Amino acid sequence: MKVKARTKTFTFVYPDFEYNITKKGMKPEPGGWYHEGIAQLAAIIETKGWKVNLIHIRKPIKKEEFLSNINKHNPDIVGFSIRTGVREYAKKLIKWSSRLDKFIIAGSYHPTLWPDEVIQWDGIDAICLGEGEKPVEQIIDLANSGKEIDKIGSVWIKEKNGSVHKNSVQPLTENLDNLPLPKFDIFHFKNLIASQIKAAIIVLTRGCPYNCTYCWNNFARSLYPNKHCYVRYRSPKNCIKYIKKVQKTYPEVMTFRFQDDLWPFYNDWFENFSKEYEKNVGLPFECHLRANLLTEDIIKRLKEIKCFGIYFGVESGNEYIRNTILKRNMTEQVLLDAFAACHKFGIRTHAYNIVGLPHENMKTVLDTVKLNAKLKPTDMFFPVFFPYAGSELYDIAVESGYFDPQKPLKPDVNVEMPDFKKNQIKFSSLYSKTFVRLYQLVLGFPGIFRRVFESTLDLLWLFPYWPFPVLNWYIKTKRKVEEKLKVFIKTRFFSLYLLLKK
Ligand code: B12
Ligand code: SF4
Repeated sequence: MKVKARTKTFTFVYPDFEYNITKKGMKPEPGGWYHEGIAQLAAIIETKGWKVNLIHIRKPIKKEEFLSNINKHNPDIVGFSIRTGVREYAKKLIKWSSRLDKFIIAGSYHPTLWPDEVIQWDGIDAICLGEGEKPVEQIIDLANSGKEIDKIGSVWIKEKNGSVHKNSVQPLTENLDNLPLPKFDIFHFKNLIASQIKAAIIVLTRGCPYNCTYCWNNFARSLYPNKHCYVRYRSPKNCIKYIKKVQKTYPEVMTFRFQDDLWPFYNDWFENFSKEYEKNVGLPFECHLRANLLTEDIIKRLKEIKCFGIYFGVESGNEYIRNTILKRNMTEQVLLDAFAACHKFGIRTHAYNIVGLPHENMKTVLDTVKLNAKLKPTDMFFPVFFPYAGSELYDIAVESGYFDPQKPLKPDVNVEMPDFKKNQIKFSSLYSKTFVRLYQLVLGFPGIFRRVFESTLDLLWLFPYWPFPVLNWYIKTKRKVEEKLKVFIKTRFFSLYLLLKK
């Protein structure tokens, strides 16, 4: 197959929203997220002298609007970036595009996880498995020279007769400093949710050496022939260039949110990065870190360079669930120490948990609630476990008979467990935070009072006959009203919002 280079234009399509289940069915919740992969590929395409643009779909649009957007750009290549959550909508978009004479390629998580499914979608010409820098660069080079693209590594190509060339995945780009800096301005800052609070998302590293069973990294690492160098990070100097470019593109930015899976603390990277950041940037930031990689000295240093919040994976307070089912490899004490050090230095803490995990029940979630009460996070999240294909936990859920992969995925509860009913899982997700705050209060009581109130809370949590559907409906409605009020204040009275947040 050949790709024509007529207009030398590459248009990305990024469906960027979530679905919520409501009484009236699935309701899309608008998105607006920066996407490092698209910005990075766009920079590569630009260095090849092609025009590159983006159709950023933050809520579903109609066929006519979508096609007219594509026609406006008149690209040679349309590249879809597809997460699993929006696969059905993306499939529809690709079908609509099929009547235009364009080369259509899909990449990102869903095509990588489900290549055999996606390559069969109507309208698809090719899919890209895993990282896309080298494949995209090679497609453009071959389009420019009018040659066949059939042998490009990481790319599967579907011929008109339906036959598929399945090329194996090519090695990772080992040195991230060799990539051009991402083309941040492919996104309109005002379209991004983070921009409401004048924040920018930043991704300086790729990969993670751990093997948590619910995470995509394990599968992603296994894709590549050079998996030994899966964990990569830009050099501190290159990171500063990257951040400076973000600041130049979005001068409004006041804070950063580093979305890296983790930062390398095991060599001098952090020492050098922190010096450079302090000297050349100095803006407040939040980041995601693994508790076992932190020492009190590192946390102190993070505070010095204006870290005001850390997102931690706590995941479960139950030892068996955390370390055997999730393979977190982390003791309770490690978490307690990291949170205590953050409190000491005045860094806000955010705890990520998951409820409704395979082999869970109300008792194991209670352990999670109680651990969070001891950690005293500034904020915490309790989403319901979602079986992401490719993760070890997905296989565990299937093998245990808790999840039927033939059934369509739902955005809320997908597992069926005899000891943990769906409404209890939803209850756990919706009420854990309230119980954490109650336990926090009770843990401060003296001796006997503490024991009495703690036992009472235990009984309340474990009581099996609550009208769970009614309680779940009540809290959801309450939160929706609160959320609407928050967005209203954020968009209309930003200073008041900041004041209240403080
Ligand atoms: C940063 C991040 C975020 C950020 C930014 C989101 C974004 N759109 O990138 C925020 C916090 C907003 C976020 C939110 C969510 N995220 Co998130 N996030 C990540 C994280 C940690 C890193 C992603 C990243 O920047 N990687 C680096 C870039 C360079 O890689 P990349 O995006 O994969 O792009 C490369 C390839 O995929 C490919 N490619 C991508 N697009 C295309 C298109 C074409 C045409 C081609 C050829 C190639 C190609 O080339 C790119 C360059 O190499 C990953 C976990 C991980 N380690 O990957 C999870 C991850 C992507 N998130 C995930 C999820 C589920 C979510 C949420 C749905 C969570 C929620 N319930 O709200 C939301 C969805 C919001 C959204 N619209 O994306 C899942 C996706 C699973 C799946 N199967 O779809 C992941 C994998 C985490 C996990 N569960 O393991 N997330
Ligand atoms: S530490 Fe985080 S990013 Fe790394 S494998 Fe575990 S969950 Fe994934």
